[in-house]
Amino acid sequence: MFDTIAVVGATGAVGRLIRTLLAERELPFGRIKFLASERSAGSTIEFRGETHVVELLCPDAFDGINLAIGSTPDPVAKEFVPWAVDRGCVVIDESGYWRMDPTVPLVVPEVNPEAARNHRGIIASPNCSTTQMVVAMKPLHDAGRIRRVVVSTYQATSGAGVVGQADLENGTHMACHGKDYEYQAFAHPIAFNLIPQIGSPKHAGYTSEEMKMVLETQKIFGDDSIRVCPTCVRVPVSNCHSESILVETEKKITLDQARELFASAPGIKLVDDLPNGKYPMPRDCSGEDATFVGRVREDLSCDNGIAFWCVSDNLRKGAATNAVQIAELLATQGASVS
Ligand code: 11C
Repeated sequence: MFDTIAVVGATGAVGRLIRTLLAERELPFGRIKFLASERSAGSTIEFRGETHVVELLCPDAFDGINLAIGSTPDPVAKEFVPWAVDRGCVVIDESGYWRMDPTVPLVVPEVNPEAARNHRGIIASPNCSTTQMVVAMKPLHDAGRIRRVVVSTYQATSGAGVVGQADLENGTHMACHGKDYEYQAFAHPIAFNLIPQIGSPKHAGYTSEEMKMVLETQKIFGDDSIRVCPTCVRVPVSNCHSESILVETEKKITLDQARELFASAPGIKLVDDLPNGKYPMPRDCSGEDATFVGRVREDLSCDNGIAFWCVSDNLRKGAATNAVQIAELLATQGASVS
């Protein structure tokens, strides 16, 4: 039981979803506080029938808070997380800033819940495109030890925030009327287009988004020898990231085994009936907490390969849901909240 919890970045798109999940789910806590930057401080939020004034995110705001769930840009997380930890508050952080810090566990509850026990005040939640991939990889890794992953992502505009979603709607509308549109979130038109760059150029021709998929996956599985080759693409879809994934395992996994493993794994819903046109699609997965898997096949190009299609709501399991699940894990694990 947490006496007092806080949502940091409470008025953003993910912050709003964290509030919804906290209102709906069973995390045991007494009081709740909502914190945000100057722009939103002073506004009001309804939560479980009560009106709360959003407080300014500043060091003293964490006095008396046991647990904070933060969804803020990286520079904000860099600043606020130490304020909280210094005051004895445990922070579950959605930003990218703390993820690769060796003292910070990077946790997906279906994959590495044990890592949460070793926190020193900060637990990071991965990038959305990594989270759904590792949830889907987990049962195959346990059964056959994954050695290599080739993944191509089809990432929704909501990954670039509400501005990204607005760009898709407005850009499409304007394009349909033969008019120009000035995109706010993207360097190229996203309407009727695909953009094979998410994030900045980072390493050996890979982008920052792609390198997150490599490094975060290795950290979550605690295995730097898992080789990941990602290509991340922004697509004209409003919400839910999709991924075409090929995994190569040390031990052969047959098609039937793979289907059984997916069907019984926590957090995964298998929708795999090609003859009847049933497979996961972003429109059907939006608003859901599961990671959806379909189009499961044995790889035709190597002996121990399983190929599949994976879709998940990037704002929910890719962000808010994973963070709230980590909080629930802390509550049940009894991980120390000083
Ligand atoms: C996108 N995955 O779709 C990004 C958004 O490191 O948490 C989330 C970035 C992150 O653009």
